[in-house]
Amino acid sequence: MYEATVSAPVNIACIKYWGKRNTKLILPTNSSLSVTLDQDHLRSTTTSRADESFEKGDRLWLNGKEETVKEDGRLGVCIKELRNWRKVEEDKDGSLPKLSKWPLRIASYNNFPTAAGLASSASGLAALVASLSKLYSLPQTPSQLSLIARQGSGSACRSLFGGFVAWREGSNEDGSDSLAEEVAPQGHWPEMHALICVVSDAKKGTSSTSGMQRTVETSTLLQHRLKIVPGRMEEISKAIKDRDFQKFGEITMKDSNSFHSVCLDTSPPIFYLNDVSKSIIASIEELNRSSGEIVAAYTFDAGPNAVIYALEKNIPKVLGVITKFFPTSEENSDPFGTAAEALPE
Ligand code: 2P0
Repeated sequence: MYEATVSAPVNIACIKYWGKRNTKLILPTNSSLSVTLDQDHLRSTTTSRADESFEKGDRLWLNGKEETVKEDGRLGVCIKELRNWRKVEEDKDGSLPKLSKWPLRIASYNNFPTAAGLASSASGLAALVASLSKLYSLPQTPSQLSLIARQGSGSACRSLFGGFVAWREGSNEDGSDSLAEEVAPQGHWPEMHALICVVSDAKKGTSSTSGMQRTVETSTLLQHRLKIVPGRMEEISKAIKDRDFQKFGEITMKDSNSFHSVCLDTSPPIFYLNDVSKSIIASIEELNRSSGEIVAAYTFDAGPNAVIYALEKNIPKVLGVITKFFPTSEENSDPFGTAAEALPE
């Protein structure tokens, strides 16, 4: 039996992916950019096994519960593509064991609430692709693997890299240039921290997949957003390269608000932020105003939880504001505290 285990972290977008131009290949309507959180308690770990003696058919367990692997479904497509790449290697080198012909058994665990707007699909699919790539000893680069992870879940393509990562929307109809690239490695900006504020770990109401398609079909504001995003991609990449937190924070908050605006402009409207989320926005805006500069930048995904980016020296200030307004309670504690600190490195 052959076996490989790999873990992949969550990534949090500063420029949001929201909308597909091709739902089958998962090609986005805009490029996006994220920070990969390299923290032990926000990861998916996947073990893949291949053996000649396994009964026919691939099987997969997610957090201990078996999921059906449909051949033409997202998981099935990822497995098929990686198997094809393994087959190419086996054809080149006849001495390699014929793993591509053997059934797979895959088990994946998230160490944080699944589908709570904490990008579990991103780390999950990235871990799956990375573990199969290791099992099959594939020679492909992380960017090439991101082409496959993208077809499992769009945001997963960004979790194959650490640090600051761009997913280029690409222009080819077959998706061959819609891939993830490193903008800067983790070590480039070690002072950058991310504070995760878990407002709720309940499963979200509107899934990202259906929500974003409704936005593409019904929001006129999305067309305006799509004109703005390319400039933001360039500006934030430069801010990251220059370690310019003012610019980084300004663009991050603007893009989060732009994303939630197109959600509201969707018919019927999608609400991901709740009253606690809005209080966090107000508190951070006030902190920045009273500090005379941007010391913290909030961003929200498809759920009410806040991620607050800040430089290490300002973390005590940010924690002071957050814990003053939102004290943690023992009874109400989640697996990693109401305000758990996550570091990009
Ligand atoms: C992002 N989100 O850029 C944005 C911000 C949610 C809000 O990527 O349909 O779960 O599997 O491609 O990747 C969530 O979308 O959607 C997402 P699919 P995915 O992180």
